[in-house]
Amino acid sequence: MNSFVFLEKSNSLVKKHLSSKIYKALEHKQTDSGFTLEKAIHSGLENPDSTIGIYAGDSQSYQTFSPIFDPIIQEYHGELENLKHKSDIRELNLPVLDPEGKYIQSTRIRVARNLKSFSFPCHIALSQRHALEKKIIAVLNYLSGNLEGNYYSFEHSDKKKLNQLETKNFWFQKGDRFQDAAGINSDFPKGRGVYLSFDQKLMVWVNEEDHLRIISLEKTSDLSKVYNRLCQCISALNQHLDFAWDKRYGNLTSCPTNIGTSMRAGVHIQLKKLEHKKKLLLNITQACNLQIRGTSGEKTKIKNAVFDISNRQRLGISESGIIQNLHAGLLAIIKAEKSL
Ligand code: DAR
Repeated sequence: MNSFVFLEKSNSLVKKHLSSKIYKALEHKQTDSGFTLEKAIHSGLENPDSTIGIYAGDSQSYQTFSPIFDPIIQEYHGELENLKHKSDIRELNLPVLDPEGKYIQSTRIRVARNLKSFSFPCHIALSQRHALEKKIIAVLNYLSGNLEGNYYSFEHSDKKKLNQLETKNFWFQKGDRFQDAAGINSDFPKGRGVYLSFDQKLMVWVNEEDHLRIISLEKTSDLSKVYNRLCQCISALNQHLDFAWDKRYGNLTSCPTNIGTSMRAGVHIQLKKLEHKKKLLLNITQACNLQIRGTSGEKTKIKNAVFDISNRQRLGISESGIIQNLHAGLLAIIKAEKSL
């Protein structure tokens, strides 16, 4: 009898793919940092409504527990024959999507990175988390030009400064119940903080769901400009930090949904007409491999006809490929909105 019992009503991918045979093969295994299968699936056991239900505790997890990670990755990201992830952070110069700002209110592109020599956020000890934060801050201080800015530690900054960050939505809250059950919130807010460029168009979240979430954002529809800023920051950090990378899966992240490019590129777009033609909007987004989220992100409602539209695919596509697809998809959506 397995020592794990997924509740009947769970539809998570980990429940679907973790057979007794695989469980028996993996239950006594652990990575060099001591990460076990039990820890990896704890969130999926605690939250039967998980979609995925498993997290990686370090880069080795994807190898040590490949019998469960591989089928979940194939189902979530699609069957990708002899996968060799190719990264391509070439800067782009695409036409501005909505120069008059009639539809697109803001553009936001993020990638996740984890340092290969540290345990990931769900498994890292507090002393390691502090050492990691110190290492990242030292590298962030190299950022120059329009990327220059300040780091705000959640643990040591004064309340007034943190409240300013929060009101402007530049900081992050303690993780949700899925991340909590995985261990991602341990010692919160110790070892966490946000780097913010002086022009407030580049943010780096430190020790949220991943070691770094690098976010470029602005209240325009200039997709190339937002993307190019992100590329500059990634290139600068790449010179000083060794990130967890796998030749098949690309960038390795806490949640297997974010591997590959680990990129989510999206806009907040107001579609007053298409809001009443959901089927048409869905057809266009599906045809362009885009996904629709609520106004405030994953699992939230649409408010005032403002949709969060972003790329669906993260693995088996390059970063510039994502941006070009998003650009084409948004042009088609704006064209449809105008035609109604
Ligand atoms: N809620 C977890 C993870 C889903 C993907 N979202 C992330 N990684 N923020 C689940 O298994 O449903």
